Amino acid sequence: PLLALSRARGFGLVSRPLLRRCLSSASPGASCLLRISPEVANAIAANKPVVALESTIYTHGALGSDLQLESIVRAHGAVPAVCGILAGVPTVGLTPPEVDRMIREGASKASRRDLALLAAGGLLATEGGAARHGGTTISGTMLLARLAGIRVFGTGGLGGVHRGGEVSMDVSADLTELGRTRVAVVSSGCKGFLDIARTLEYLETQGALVATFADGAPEGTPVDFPAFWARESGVRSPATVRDEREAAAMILAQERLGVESGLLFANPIPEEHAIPRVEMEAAIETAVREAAEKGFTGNANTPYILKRIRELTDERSVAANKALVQANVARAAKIAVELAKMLE
Ligand code: PSU
Ligand code: MN
Repeated sequence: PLLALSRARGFGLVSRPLLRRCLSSASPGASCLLRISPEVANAIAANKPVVALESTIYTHGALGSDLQLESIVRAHGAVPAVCGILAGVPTVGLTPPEVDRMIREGASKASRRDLALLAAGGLLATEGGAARHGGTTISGTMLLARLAGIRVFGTGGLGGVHRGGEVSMDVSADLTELGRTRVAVVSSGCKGFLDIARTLEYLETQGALVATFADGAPEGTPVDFPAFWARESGVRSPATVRDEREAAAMILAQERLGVESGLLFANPIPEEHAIPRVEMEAAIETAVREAAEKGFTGNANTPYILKRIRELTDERSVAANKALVQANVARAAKIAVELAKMLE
């Protein structure tokens, strides 16, 4: 009947295998819709270390696609799982050619609210005809990772409360996701163009565990929550974490307690790549002002600001951005390895 319905409504021929799989009781819930690559599925089943990676960083991140993140994860003994929506199919374990296809053919930016929208397109896609791609943000990627059973996710910068957010109410869905989805995210804090103090207030309300890596600092020394290109933000981190093993213990404790909210591990940018706050401030001010003047609001705001900052800093911010993402992903892999040891 659904097939007839779709014809009558002019959808063309429904992608029958996918639709049928989703209607059968044998594979209820998300499992029928989610495509997990065999390598990732095997690793998860065997409790091997796996690190989720986002696809928005490739489709909307203004960094290029040659970040070597997968090889970094592998070099540390874990399996990478790039998450995104490929032709309407939510996928965990996208291959590099699949990511290139998304970039080439264009992808929309997909956070929690967009997942079912895009996946419905996959259910109704005609044979041979393709549905849209979605580059998943931190929020979208956390959701897919959780569905697949992945506990650790490495990325660049978290979305946050935007400057003036108390009026515009532009608060990234990344923050509410951390309140409801138990995945550990490793990032370099959030960008200096956001309101960092309010972002931390909001994460506290959401019940997200926030801890900043304080390598080398004597026990009990307070550290700043990092501001992406800069190691300091002027805002103190609510907690610190010593090393990857302690981070893994926090993940395990959260799970054993049944607390469903997420964890945010902030990893300050490596010293040698950091750009002092004052140097970035002028570019940030300009980019934020232009975005407001030109009307880039909603989910178009962050990509516009990222692109403008890249232009205004003569690509210098890009080198720093790449270095910090790579450091975060390495750290995420080490945490996943420690966690796998504890679960043995
Ligand atoms: N920060 C970055 N690079 C990025 C993003 C943030 O330095 O690519 C992306 C991430 O995918 C993040 C999303 O989840 O932007 C947040 O977008 P918004 O502010 O619209 O919620
Ligand atoms: Mn927003």
